[in-house]
Amino acid sequence: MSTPSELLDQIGDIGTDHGRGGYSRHVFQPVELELREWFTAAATERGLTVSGDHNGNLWAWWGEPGPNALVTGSHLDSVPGGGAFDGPLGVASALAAVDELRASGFTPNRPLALVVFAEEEGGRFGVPCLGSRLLTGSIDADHARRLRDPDGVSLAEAAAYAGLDPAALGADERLLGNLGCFIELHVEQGRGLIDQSAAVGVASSILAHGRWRFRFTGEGNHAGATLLEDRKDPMLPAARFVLAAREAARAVPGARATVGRIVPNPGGTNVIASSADVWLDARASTAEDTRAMLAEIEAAAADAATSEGCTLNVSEESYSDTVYFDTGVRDELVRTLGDVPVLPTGAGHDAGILAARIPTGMLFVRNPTGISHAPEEFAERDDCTAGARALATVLREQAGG
Ligand code: HGY
Ligand code: MN
Ligand code: MN
Ligand code: MN
Repeated sequence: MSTPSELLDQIGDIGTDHGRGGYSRHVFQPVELELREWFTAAATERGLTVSGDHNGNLWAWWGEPGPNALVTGSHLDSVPGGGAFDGPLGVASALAAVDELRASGFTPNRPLALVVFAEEEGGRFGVPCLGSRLLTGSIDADHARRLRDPDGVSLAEAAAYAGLDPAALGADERLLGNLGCFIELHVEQGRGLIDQSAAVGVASSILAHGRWRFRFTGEGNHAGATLLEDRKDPMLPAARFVLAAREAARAVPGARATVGRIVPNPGGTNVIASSADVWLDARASTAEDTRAMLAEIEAAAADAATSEGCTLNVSEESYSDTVYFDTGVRDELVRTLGDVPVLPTGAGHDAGILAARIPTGMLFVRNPTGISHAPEEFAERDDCTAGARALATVLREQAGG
């Protein structure tokens, strides 16, 4: 039997980003393929049967695949310079929960699978939850095949490198038809559990989330030889756009807008950029609010009259089925853990994508720093163990224990 922390220690050296700190683990790159091998070995040694679907998601079955499967898991990829827990804690906790169930002699009365979704962060191809979107058909497969990473490699080429058939990327109704419900455990990305002094919580909802890329065009020129009045510098409207995004979000209660990435082209220190690409991440309690906020921000970009926007994705808000935690299992969780708060999450998750097709539930584990998508992200060993125990309780209850 392993605890989640012991399992995370096993992958602690994979994908360390010495330049930016934290981890950079992106889909179908050698580091991520090494994580897939780790998961496959860890699941196989627990008697699970591992197979990949044609979208690059990994499935580890306890018993035969079949209808109404109970599924748990998360993702192993990270944002650039990300933390150790966002994603891997859900995968490690699923393995630890299987350990606990097997050690107690439990066998599920329905198909049970652990899943590792591909490219949840969108760290390589720019679209979050790419693996679960492809599985559920909530992204056009041809559009997905043409997505390119910063080096110009397409998803089709990267998928082929990983041994997949690029032509097969897309909705998998046969597999979807077997899925009964999905329970995802995740490190909390925020302060809810800190503020409520609880080790484990249950998700109530996931914010709507949109991503867009804007290109501001100007005129490349020499930084020393060009007078200010002779310039068409795209970095100025790009800078105004960043401030406009913040102002638009302030006007919508609970909304967030972030510009975490600006890429001037060609990117020389002594060169006035000829264009500047700006990526916007905008979130609000509903997709309607998110789109309204975008309209505000686009208006600011349109002022620059030189931008072209490209929608990368918009995911609707989703609601986590707390039904998995309202029955006797909740009493059991409260008995063993004390309070188990129900709280919203500003972070997106594969559970939010699957929620459009099957009931989903989410468990959160306290993150004492409240920080995520950065090396400071953290979860105490005891809280991780409590989370895996809670997950085992839910799985036992949902699979006939
Ligand atoms: O971006 C998100 O919200 C998630 O962590 N992928
Ligand atoms: Mn995550
Ligand atoms: Mn994340
Ligand atoms: Mn020169």
